Amino acid sequence: MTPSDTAATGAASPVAVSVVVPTFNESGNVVELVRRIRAATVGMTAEIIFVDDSTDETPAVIAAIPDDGRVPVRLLHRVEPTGGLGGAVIAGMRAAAHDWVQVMDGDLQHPPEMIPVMAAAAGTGLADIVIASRYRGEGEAAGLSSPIRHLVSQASTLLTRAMFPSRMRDCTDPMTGFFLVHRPRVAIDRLQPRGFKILLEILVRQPHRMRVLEEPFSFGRRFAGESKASVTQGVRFLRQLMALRFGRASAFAVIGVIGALANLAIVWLLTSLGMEYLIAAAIAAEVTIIANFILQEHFVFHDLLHGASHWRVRFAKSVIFNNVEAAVRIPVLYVMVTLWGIAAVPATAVTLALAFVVRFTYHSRVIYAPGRTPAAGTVPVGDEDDDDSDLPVIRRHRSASDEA
Ligand SMILES: Nc1nc2c(ncn2[C@@H]2O[C@H](COP(=O)(O)OP(=O)(O)OP(=O)(O)O)[C@@H](O)[C@H]2O)c(=O)[nH]1
Ligand SMILES: [Mg+2]
Repeated sequence: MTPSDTAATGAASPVAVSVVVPTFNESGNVVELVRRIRAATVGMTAEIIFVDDSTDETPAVIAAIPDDGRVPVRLLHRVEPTGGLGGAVIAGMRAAAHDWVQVMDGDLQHPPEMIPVMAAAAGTGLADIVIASRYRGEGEAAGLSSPIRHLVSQASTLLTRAMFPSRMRDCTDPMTGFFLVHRPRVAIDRLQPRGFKILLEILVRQPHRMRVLEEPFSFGRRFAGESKASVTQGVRFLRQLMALRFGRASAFAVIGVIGALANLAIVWLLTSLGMEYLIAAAIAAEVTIIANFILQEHFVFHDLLHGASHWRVRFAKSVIFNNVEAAVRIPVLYVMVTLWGIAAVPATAVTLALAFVVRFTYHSRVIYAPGRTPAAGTVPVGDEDDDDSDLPVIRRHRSASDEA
């Protein structure tokens, strides 16, 4: 829904906004940004909060911006930044003087002229969050720096919307960092910032579905300075998505299923190349055991690596366990089918289910045994529910931060 769909409400007066701008080395942009925000918000109540993690002269440049007697500029320079860009946004939300928090980038890719448009949409009272979307109506993403980034942006948008059909029902651009949110509707303590995609956290980790309005906008090019987007950010995003959508056990299961399919594909490939079946099966088993290990390190247990043993020890334990497990499961299956007379398919299903439980327990309790030196702020991934069932379900779990 866009506010124009709700024209019956008439012209709403804009809400007062705290503009939160996370900055990392944006010294060439901040003066121009403040000038344009001030120009765009004439007649509105607004403040600007820079949450800065820079290693360059950005904080000094911000501090030197003269007061205009109307839109105050505040600087929150974080000497020990936590949570990257997402952590900065949360710090800004907490510090905001007004209930409506406008989050935007500091490089002028997000046009400040959208602020009054979004503030008026918020003024209708129809939304908990107003999102500036590159993919709705007249919106466009021309400022993405390469065709690959276009593709990545569109693919991740598609994936995210497919994974959260209910929460994303009215949101065409879950990847955007340009939105105006009503802070009283956000349970800030539930957010677990892990990098760039804070909007996703805000939409998914609430006990209720946020009411969304969208305004199309044109994503511009950087005014000055360098991008901080990277492949690492991409991997973080995938982790975040897995953590939000699946619990740890389900993510582990998803990787197990992918491994089983890969196993079949490798056996098929090798045997069709003329290799003997048993050798092909052995190679496929070892390849998938190694691949599964890498995937589970990245997507299932990554938050527990800090307190766990060295990766070589983890790798050895995982490979040995999986080989022993396969060596035990096959004879058990044999006994069940030939001696006990159970049909092959249910017997296989039972052994696989049992193996899954044992494997997951072993990995979480032994290989990635948490709690020896819990890293501050780490929390079990994925234990929150997404209520795509539309039934708000809140489950609280103990976490390292709960215990701190
Ligand atoms: N406080 C803080 N801000 C950050 C951090 N990383 C990025 N930012 C800011 O977040 C905003 C978005 O980062 P960009 O590098 O512009 O990312 P992007 O817009 O996806 O990439 P480009 O399209 O190449 O500009 C900018 O204002 C950055 O300065 C961080 O670790 N801490
Ligand atoms: Mg940018």
